[in-house]
Amino acid sequence: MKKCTFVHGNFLGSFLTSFPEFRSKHGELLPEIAIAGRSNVGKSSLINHLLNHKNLARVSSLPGKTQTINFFNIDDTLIMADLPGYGFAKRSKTLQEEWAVGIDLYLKNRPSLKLLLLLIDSRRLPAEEELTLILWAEHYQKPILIIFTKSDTLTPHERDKQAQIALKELKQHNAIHYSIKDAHSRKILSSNINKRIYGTD
Ligand SMILES: Nc1nc2c(ncn2[C@@H]2O[C@H](COP(=O)(O)OP(=O)(O)O)[C@@H](O)[C@H]2O)c(=O)[nH]1
Ligand SMILES: [Mg+2]
Repeated sequence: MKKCTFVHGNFLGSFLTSFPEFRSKHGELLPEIAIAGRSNVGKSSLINHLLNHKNLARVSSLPGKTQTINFFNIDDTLIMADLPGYGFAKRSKTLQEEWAVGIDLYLKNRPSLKLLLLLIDSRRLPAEEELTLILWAEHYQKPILIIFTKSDTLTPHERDKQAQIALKELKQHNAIHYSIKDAHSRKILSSNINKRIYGTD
């Protein structure tokens, strides 16, 4: 049965306003998952960790600089889109508007997009931007999976308590915890993605 093994990641390019169709070697349109979240939440780190790759997605020391969407081909079975981060304190109003326009363009014109991973720092409570993203995803009928990142920074008890509050605010029921310091996270996320995309783990 078809599934993604999350072994080989391949950078496909960065795009700003128009996004190419990505097909497999055999010409099939590849399903895509997108990774969204505030700058510095751990998007690039999660992509690298999930694929066991040191520096496929650049872990930034200067968050919030790029507005482009970076695409990766995973095992020639799945596309991963690393969306630009939001909520960077030093950003100008213009940059924030550009971000919103870019994300809207992407969500609106992406039939291959099967799942949106929304990353939230385990230590933070959701803000307006997370609620907005959920509304947009629902509007374009894209399923969402919430991921609480950097779960190693809290005790299991704090983690669960915080997650419960955050999910209630977001009116969501399911989430997973992720830490790049825990190999188990990789298994949980990859099997979750396979279940949602291919109906198998
Ligand atoms: N403790 C801890 N730090 C993390 C984890 N994931 C990412 N980070 C750190 O968070 C910072 C931002 O990560 P990055 O992947 O660049 O975030 P992005 O801006 O969302 O792509 C970096 O210093 C990472 O090392 C995690 O699971 N645990
Ligand atoms: Mg990044």
